[in-house]
Amino acid sequence: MKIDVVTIFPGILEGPFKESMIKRAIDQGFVDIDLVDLRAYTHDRHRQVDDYPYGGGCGMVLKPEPLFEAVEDLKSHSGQNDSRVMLLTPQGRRFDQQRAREFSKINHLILICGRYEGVDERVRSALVDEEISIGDYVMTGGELAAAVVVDAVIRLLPGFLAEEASGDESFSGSLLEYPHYTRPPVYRGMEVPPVLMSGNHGEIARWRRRQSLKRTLERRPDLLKSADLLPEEKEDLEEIKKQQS
Ligand code: 97T
Repeated sequence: MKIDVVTIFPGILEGPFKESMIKRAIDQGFVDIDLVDLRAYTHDRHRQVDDYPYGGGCGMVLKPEPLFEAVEDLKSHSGQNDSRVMLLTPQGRRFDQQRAREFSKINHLILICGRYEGVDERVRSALVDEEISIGDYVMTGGELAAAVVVDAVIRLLPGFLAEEASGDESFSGSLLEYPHYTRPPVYRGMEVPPVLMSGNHGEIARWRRRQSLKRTLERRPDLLKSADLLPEEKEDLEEIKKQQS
């Protein structure tokens, strides 16, 4: 997989991509990430990437020419014919685990980091395949949103994580995680639930399933509506609901 991130602040993303799992994914050849400085695609002395909005108003708007030239150049050099151009913007469709799974199957992703003030509309209408937002809050630019998308997509690349870690967890299975414990067995008077130290794997699995259901019901009941529950999970859930009422 190839990911190009087009930005006027490549420095913001240098750190996140040089650490931990993303670094591992790059080093092991699962993904090739390039930070593309939009200013490299300007032709004027001032390397101008933005300009005043027509019609007036405050803030600056990203100019179309450098963005069109950058994307055309990246597409022509990628050697892929299925590049997808995504614009990070508050106006986009909300990014979620399902979108992450879809993106992880694309060979060449081009992520354009928008600015808070805006991007020339012709970029949206004629250059971008899809606009994405990572949530309902406002940032100064799309760089951190791009980092979120890259992280969520990379961990789904086939073979990168153990099957267990990528499949059996919150959101993928549409339930929240059960509580986790490690040593010591008692910390400041707080005990690890004895079932986890019982060695009874059937009981442990059942406890975890019930804890996941209980948490999801309490914190994210919206997730249960779209959840594809197993028969034993449905039974457990009914029992938990009864206990609560
Ligand atoms: O708030 C933003 C400003 C610029 C580009 C993207 C965003 C954003 O993306 N997801 C939420 C907000």
